[in-house]
Amino acid sequence: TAEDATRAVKEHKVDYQKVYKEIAELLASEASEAYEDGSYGPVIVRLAWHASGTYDKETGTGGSNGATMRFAPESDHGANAGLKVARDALEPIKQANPWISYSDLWTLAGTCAIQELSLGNVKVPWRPGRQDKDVAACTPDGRLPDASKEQKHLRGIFYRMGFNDQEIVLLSGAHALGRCHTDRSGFDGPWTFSPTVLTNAYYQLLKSEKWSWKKWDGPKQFIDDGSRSLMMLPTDMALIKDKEFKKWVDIYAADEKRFFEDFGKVFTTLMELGVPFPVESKPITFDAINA
Ligand code: CCH
Repeated sequence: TAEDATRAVKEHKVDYQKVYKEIAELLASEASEAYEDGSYGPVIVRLAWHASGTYDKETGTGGSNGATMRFAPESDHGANAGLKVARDALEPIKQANPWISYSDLWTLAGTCAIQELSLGNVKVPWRPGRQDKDVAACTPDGRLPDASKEQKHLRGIFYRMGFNDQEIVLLSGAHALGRCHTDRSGFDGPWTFSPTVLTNAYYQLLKSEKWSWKKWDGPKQFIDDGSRSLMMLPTDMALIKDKEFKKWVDIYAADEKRFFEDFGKVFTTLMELGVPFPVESKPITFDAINA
């Protein structure tokens, strides 16, 4: 209930720092280092984004308040394939801190991963007070972006959340992190050479590399002619095809400091979509731990 959320915010003021620390320790743990490129961070960022990016400003439905991805059908939506890895990795922290809602935990984990993986360069103020909802609040399939599409689709999806063109380009910079998996989305490979460090490399590579269609049986994606080890999705390439988007790609490719600053703000906004915070809830800016 709303009273529970208010009480949790009041009583656990200092404990949010403790949970942040536990998440940072998870990211630096042996299990995390043994996972893929060496971190649970990217898949945790994707969990936090998919929990939030279902928001529809017209109806006020979806968003990070609810953590309804715990339940089918939302957990089974194609876009959410593979996110069980992130939910399971965070479960021991939920068990150790049963007072925190899953919605607060997942968004705090995404926030922590962005800060830690940017080596403290990105600050993401975070507010507590989200409440979990039950299965009835699951969002319909199709609210998250389809990677096979281009600028028109991107605008349709992100304008529905209340974002503008600059913010679409900014948020896409998260693809500096992580990779695509053939057994999740069907796509394959990382966007950058250092998929566990958040930099502005995504924008720089979009501009500096020559990208061609990859010749394979999988879904249409791009491969870089240089190293032939990187990838771009059709939605990624739309950011340099579209003039309005390209303007922002140029800005963030040239100015990493501005990327760090603006990304932190837009990630906070993403994590807060659709959340009616209790009045007691104030933004907390955590210090990065593993930086
Ligand atoms: Fe993304 N993303 N994303 N993405 N994404 C994928 C992986 C990650 C799209 C499609 C895909 C954002 C926006 C978009 C991450 C963060 C963000 C994958 C591969 C696809 C496909 C999934 C797999 O196979 O595992 C599309 C389309 C858009 C449109 O804009 C935004 C916004 C964010 C965060 C702010 C991260 C991180 C990953 C890597 C996950 C991992 O497991 O490594």
